[in-house]
Amino acid sequence: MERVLSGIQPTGAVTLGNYIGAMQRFVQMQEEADCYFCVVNMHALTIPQDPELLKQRTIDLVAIYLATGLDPAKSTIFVQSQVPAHAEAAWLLQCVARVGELNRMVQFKEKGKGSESVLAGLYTYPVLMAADILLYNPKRVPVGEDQKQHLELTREIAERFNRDYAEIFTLPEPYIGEVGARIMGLDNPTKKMSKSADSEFNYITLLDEPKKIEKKLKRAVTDSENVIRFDPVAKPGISNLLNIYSSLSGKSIKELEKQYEGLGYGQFKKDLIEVTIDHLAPIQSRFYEIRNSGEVEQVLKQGREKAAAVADETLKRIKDAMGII
Ligand code: AQP
Repeated sequence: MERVLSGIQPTGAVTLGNYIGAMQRFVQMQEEADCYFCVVNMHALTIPQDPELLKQRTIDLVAIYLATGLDPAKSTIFVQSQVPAHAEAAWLLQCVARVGELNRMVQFKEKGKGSESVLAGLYTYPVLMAADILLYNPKRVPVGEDQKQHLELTREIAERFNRDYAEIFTLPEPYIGEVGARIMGLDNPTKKMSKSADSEFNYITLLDEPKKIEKKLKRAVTDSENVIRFDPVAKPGISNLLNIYSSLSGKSIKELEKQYEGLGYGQFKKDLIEVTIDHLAPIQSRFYEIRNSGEVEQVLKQGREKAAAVADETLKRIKDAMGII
């Protein structure tokens, strides 16, 4: 059976960007592949975090995984730091990756903004991500478009290792959705939606209450044309909302354009608010049930064991090939 792996950072409440770009497809993929989904809490440390909050967000993210429909009987769900092979493999692969490659990472340039005080981990974290992936030898990695460059680096590292040391790694392919691969900020539709954005009007989280969803979508930036048409260059705001609407309702963008022919933004936003609230309601109620049930601890115990069995085996092969006793 084909293997699949992906992860999400517990750097804030999961947004519709994370959900539509990645998580929605996790749930579909567990029906057809041997899936590994992790909470990459060590990646979160690349930006200063409050330790107590990080612990809480890590557990909450596991509960969100379960609430969105991941089934521990079908998928291995685990926390990165609970499988020590990840950190160890990351060091070994840092001795395969090249500085020139890390210098080209756009996300580092965007988040680091050239500052001297940026943490060194932010610079090297794409190699930790490569380790996260390669330890499991997945064929596909479901991600949003922003992770494409990191996946390319992972492939380069894997290819170099296979050539210079031993043929161990499968070259992973990014698996990017046709719709919703890049959900943009509601307050600025020319930049991607991010859970650590400065303003809460940038995003909708999976746990936002109905009133909040309504307020945020009402304030979402559009344009003055009042015509519902998909055109990301001329109409980035409305195109982004169409993407969200399509992903949450299952209707194609063409269908939505037709449905709203002759109608204005008021009606469109009113319906989108309803679709969003209705889509998130069952996820939210499951989340609160799961968080209060002790299920997360159970799932993580089982997930950690299953993940470590695979990761430790690959780590052993990496070390053997590199001459590390
Ligand atoms: N706006 C987005 N549209 C589509 N997909 C997105 N993803 C993130 N933002 C969008 C995808 O979500 C997955 C998890 O991302 P992550 O938590 O590992 O880190 P990120 O890509 O840096 O996401 P954020 O929300 O922007 O987090 P912060 O603010 O902490 O940096 C990935 O598959 C990603 O592609």
